[in-house]
Amino acid sequence: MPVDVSWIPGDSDLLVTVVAGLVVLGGVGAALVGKTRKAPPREAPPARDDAPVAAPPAPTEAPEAPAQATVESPEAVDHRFGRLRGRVGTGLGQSLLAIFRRGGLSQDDWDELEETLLMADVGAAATDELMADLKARLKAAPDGDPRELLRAALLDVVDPALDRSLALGEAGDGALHSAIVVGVNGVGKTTTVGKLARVLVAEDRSVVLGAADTFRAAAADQLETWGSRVGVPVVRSHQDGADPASVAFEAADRARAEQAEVLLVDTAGRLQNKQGLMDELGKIVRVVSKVAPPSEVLLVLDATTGQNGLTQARVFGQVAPLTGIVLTKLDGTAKGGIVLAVQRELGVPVKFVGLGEGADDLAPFDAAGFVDSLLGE
Ligand SMILES: Nc1nc2c(ncn2[C@@H]2O[C@H](COP(=O)(O)OP(=O)(O)OP(=O)(O)O)[C@@H](O)[C@H]2O)c(=O)[nH]1
Ligand SMILES: [Mg+2]
Repeated sequence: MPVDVSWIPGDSDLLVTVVAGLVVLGGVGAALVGKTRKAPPREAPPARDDAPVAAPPAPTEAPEAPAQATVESPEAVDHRFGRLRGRVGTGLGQSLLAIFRRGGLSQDDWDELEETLLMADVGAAATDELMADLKARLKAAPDGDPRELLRAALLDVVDPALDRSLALGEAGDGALHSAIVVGVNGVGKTTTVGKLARVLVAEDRSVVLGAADTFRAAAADQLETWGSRVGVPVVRSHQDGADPASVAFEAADRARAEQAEVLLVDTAGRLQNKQGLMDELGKIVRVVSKVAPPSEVLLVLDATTGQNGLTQARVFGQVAPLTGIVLTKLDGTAKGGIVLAVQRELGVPVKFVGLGEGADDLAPFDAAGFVDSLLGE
């Protein structure tokens, strides 16, 4: 007897059925989120006070969430650059040194030097500055040690005198400080927010993270993972496409209510030529400012994208004045010259560099250490 299969939907019917089911489920989910978003988000991990490593008195507003099984202790910040500096590519430094060691440089040598700098993403302005500096130094000390001359000139361009500290106050200063992290797609914003949270936790600061990238739930999940590893609460929405500014505001509000010291806000990767997204970023900055005006707007740049990053940066700077650059993936480029170009072109210091995918592979930028690394010392 033939089996009746008429009830089984064809391919397109099946699709419609599945989509309809998802819409219904999504609607229920959105309604639930809508209800819970007024209250402090329950999904956030407990405050760091619960960590087994620290043993402060129990907080009066003890969170209800279950205790974290393990909360990591991030690496102290001081020695990170030292640990990671071996990952800075030495290609540029070694090429420069090879030319310089020839001595009595001809015009051809200078041309080669210039070309080497430009190809390593140093950029026209910083290249001109460096060439002029080198020529002046050679004139003043024709028999000087080439490595020392080069080192001094590179250091001048990188500028060790710049203040590269994060303007996020001091531990125990009683204020809430906020930072917003911006940049184009895939440069490492979320990773940087996660790593910065660890830097701050290592410095004994209390932190709240805001997942204002609401395009994809995965983005908030990613941030939540970073937060939970160090017991830092993450304020998020479970609704794709929720208003990022309202999540940012909620995060700021929670940080204030919990008397946290630092709020870090992750934002969606946006193309700087998409006006709507840039307006949205402006809105995030404005709403956070109502609670704690951002003292840091950090632009994340991918060191492997070279000069393109600079064009991006200028447009971001028009939406919100940038206060610092985090240069990620410096471990992934042999060039490294972009470090010399960015702050020269943008007038904003490189404050942190990403030197790997490890959770603590983010280090405060050390100008002298960087130049030494470039030269392979
Ligand atoms: N090697 C290396 N990889 C890095 C570094 N920083 C970030 N990454 C990697 O870059 C990739 C993208 O990082 P995300 O933090 O997701 O980038 P994003 O800017 O938040 O991306 P969108 O939110 O999609 O715009 C991930 O695979 C990171 O592990 C770094 O310093 N070194
Ligand atoms: Mg992201």
